[in-house]
Amino acid sequence: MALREILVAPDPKLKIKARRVETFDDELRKLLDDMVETMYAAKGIGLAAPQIGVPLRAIVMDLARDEEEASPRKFLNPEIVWESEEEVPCEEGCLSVPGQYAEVTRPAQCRVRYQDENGVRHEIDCDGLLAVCIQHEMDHLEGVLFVDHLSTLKRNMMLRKVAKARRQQAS
Ligand code: K1U
Ligand code: ZN
Repeated sequence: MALREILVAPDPKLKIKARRVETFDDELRKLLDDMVETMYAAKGIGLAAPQIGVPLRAIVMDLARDEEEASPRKFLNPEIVWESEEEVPCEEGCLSVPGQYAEVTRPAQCRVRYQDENGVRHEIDCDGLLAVCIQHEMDHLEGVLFVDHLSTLKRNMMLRKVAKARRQQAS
């Protein structure tokens, strides 16, 4: 397994619409293992392939708490087949917008169809943090960041803070 670099906004690769995974082979499974390792190293609960510069519809996630055993999940070609009318606000963060957090309102529940790393099809009902996280990660596959759900003023303020922090880190 290998750690990959996580791209930070405004990297243009984060704005690309990802393409479907067509081949379920060892190369794909190695990519997913690298994504899981990168997610754990960054202390995230999710990661989408575009965040490491790979424009594929692939997501990894682990919502296990610190005291629980690791439980990585892998979602290929996820599609939302149903979402609730009820919406809920939730505080979100993003490894590609480091240090910034904001409330985003999304459907409270959704049903997601996806393939696993062997290409087998599944459907799951999501609510709570799973619903929030999977919708956030699926946005990455469309080139959308959580800050794109905020007002222009808030988004620009957060992106300016990220840029400033990166300049300070570099100097
Ligand atoms: O996509 C990503 O960059 C991962 C992101 C997932 C996410 C967290 C919170 C809400 C929606 C999606 C993160 O893991 S950010 C870091 C983190 O662990 C975290 C931040 C805020 C709340 C909970 C966890
Ligand atoms: Zn994110």
